[in-house]
Amino acid sequence: MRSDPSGLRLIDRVDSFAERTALLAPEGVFTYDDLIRASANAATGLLAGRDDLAGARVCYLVPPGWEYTAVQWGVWRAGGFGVPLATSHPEAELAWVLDDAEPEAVIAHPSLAGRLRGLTAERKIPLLLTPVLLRDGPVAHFPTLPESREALMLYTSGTTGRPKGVVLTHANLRAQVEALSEAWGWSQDEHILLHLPLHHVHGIVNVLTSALWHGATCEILPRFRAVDVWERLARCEITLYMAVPTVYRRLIDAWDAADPDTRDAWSEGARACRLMVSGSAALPVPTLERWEKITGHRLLERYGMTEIGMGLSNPLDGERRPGFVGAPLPGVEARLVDEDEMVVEAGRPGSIQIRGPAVFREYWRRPEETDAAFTVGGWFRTGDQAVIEDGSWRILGRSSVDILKTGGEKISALEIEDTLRSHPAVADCAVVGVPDVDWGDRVCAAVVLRPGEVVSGEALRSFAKSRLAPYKVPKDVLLLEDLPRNAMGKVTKPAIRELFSPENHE
Ligand code: MCA
Ligand code: AMP
Repeated sequence: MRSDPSGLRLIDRVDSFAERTALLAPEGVFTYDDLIRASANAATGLLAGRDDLAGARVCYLVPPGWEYTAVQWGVWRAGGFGVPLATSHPEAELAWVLDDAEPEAVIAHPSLAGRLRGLTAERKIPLLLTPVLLRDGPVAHFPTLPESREALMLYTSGTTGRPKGVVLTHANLRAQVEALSEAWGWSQDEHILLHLPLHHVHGIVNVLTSALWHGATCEILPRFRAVDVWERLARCEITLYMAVPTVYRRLIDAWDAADPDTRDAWSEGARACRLMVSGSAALPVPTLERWEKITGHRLLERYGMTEIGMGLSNPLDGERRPGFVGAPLPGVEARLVDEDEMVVEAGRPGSIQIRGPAVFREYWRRPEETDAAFTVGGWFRTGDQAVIEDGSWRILGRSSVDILKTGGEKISALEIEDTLRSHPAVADCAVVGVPDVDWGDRVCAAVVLRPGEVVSGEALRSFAKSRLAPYKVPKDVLLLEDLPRNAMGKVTKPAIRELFSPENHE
């Protein structure tokens, strides 16, 4: 099926590989032709007789798979600005995004629509169900779009308040995909496995969109289960695999728990893979070493951020140094600066700043935060520290103690504190990330109750769970008489972190 040119390279490229398999999804097997047809149906439904959605936001809550992909492409082909909603989020988080993004429509898979019915009705936003939207019918003509058109709004946690929308244009996505294509040697023959959530750059850009850009095959699992991943690897078909360090750790645990024959089959399958990549959080060197022993693969670690896509990467060919993230990707300018924003001398630590066509346009409707995030020369201030040693970059961590990374999810300690403080029995609290072999940062909360109040840590966790994404819910809650403070009366987070260290729990 040929389609009118959309102006978007990602979609227009399809004509040259229309018959190839695009997706092995939970719903079935689909070619690029199928994707063009289904996304045309979605785009026609969204346009409802108009010529162009002209950047109107469209939110979608669809499980990872065929329908998700068809909807995302449908939004783009209609000229819409896609806002993927997280399938793990409770209503309160979804409500925040709806109020911030102000979409003209929300699309839902029937299995998830229940979470959105009340929210969309209250806000008078049409709720469209995927079986109706994707139904075959006569299709409209679609607009020819400039690549400066907004493509994706991805929500990310900052040091202040609730998550903010990162605006990525089609040109940004294209620059991100092209950089990875060149650096990681993507081709049409790739078969990549996908189980990452599809509301982040990692899953959407590095895996799904990169595969579709190349005419490759993306195999989507409905969720991450270590045994399922190993079994897929064991079939020796997967050529590319990308995940976060927590996932590699879980895969190692599953391998350790398997019997010797199974282990051999799993290791052999993994060895057949061309490339395995880790990112979104620091890869512990013991995980890298163990993985190499089990599979023969030295993981390629790279560094990225929602606002920039991928910035730094170890080489495809050449030395991948454990604990290092390599060098700037093609098209990425990167530098390290001191507190005065002067470029630091070689070998000295500094703050990472990034510039280039992959860098986001703005934080949605937050001009002041956008201005604060960029220097006069257009460099984006990542908030991460690094040092360059023998030409390779080593990430030293974030400048703020209040930004945590748990299982590859970035979260704000302050947002969780605000939520806990909204509990009537809570007088004060502090949330910290405690170093943890599984999660990277383990989210822990120290809580002081109001005089006379009695509430258990578990009850506070349930309270948080009803309001926050599951990965933001503190794993441990410690009830204290008072929070540790310094001489100025300021809460000392390192002292709070100490309270959760294993020695203090014996
Ligand atoms: C689930 N839980 C978590 C997390 N995920 N807790 C802390 N951190 C998490 N990340 C909770 C569950 O709600 C549950 O809570 C308990 O932990 C165990 O759940 P389980 O089913 O075992 O977890 P899971 O569903 O298997 O998820 C773990 C996961 C997942 C597979 C590691 O979190 C994941 O896919 N993370 C990747 C996220 C990602 O793609 N990040 C990229 C963003 P309870 O027992 O209380 O119910 S960064 C990015 O995009 C930039 C650009 C980059 O550089 O890549
Ligand atoms: P996010 O905002 O969710 O896109 O997360 C981006 C953040 O994840 C970065 O600012 C880093 O703090 C962290 N990050 C990503 N990749 C790595 C890595 N390879 N090593 C250490 N931190 C990383």
